[in-house]
Amino acid sequence: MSRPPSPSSRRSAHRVPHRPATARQAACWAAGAAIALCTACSDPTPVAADLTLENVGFMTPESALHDPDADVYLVSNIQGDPFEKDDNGFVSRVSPDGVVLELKWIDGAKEDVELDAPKGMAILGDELWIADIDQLRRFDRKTGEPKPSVAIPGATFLNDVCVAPDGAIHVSDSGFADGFAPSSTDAIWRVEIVEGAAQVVTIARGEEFAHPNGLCAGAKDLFCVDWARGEFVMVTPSGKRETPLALPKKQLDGLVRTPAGRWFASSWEGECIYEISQRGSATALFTGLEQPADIGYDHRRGRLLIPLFGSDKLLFRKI
Ligand SMILES: [Ca+2]
Ligand SMILES: [Ca+2]
Ligand SMILES: [Ca+2]
Repeated sequence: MSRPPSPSSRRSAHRVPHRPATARQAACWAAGAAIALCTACSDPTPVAADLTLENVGFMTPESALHDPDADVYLVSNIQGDPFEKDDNGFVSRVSPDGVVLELKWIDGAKEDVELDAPKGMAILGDELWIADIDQLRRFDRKTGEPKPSVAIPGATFLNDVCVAPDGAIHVSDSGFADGFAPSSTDAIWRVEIVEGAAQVVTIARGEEFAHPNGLCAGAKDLFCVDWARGEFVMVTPSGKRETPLALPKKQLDGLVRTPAGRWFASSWEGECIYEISQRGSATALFTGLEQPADIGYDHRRGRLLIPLFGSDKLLFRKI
């Protein structure tokens, strides 16, 4: 009667040569660090994958975005009431190793900058676009210099921004009025700059969108997570909600799709990040997160960027 091979004999059957870790590597791995290219020693070297930035000056951070060209993280800070036009919002620049390079890189307090309650952000060419109550603010991606903003008529709570493959900006209006009362303006808007002028249209509208929040553009359709139903839905170009998938908990905020096709959504009620499989199952990751808002993704390092809205923190978590 044959016995299953022991773990050691199974291992020895592999033909991959085993190279012992250097003492430095071993120490790094033991510390739970991730492996990235190292210029100093030609061996993999650790970049701390999981970091928590706190007490660094964030004020109600809503969204985090990786600018892969500059290789920096941008963090939008509402500071104060998310409904109030107080012109004190700001955007921070943070290095991937967790250093705040410039806390108020874009600063509403400056005379020439208007920024009230910045939320979702997206990069389109040389511009950074930011959702801000009823305006899409535009800035130079490299310098942070302000450009003319685009008003979204009737919007009450612009929330997430994404860029479609055809270069159109999409922005969700979560349909909240002061104090988070429903304003019934729930919508997804599409904005194109044509010959210097903004063309603004709604592609989806109605309370069945259930306070739409996180957006992500696919090749043809748009994907959205909502606050009130806790659903991940596809939105067709004609504005229909299709294939809704209810996640275990509601109050969904950020939505990320990695280039490899993995989907992640943050949930305030679930206090976690859900990974949504292609088969439609949801797995809770990084549980115990308080108010995880609009998540970003650093493809280079394979990490999620998770702002914690109420506690002014930013987490980096390897996935
Ligand atoms: Ca503010
Ligand atoms: Ca100002
Ligand atoms: Ca959001």
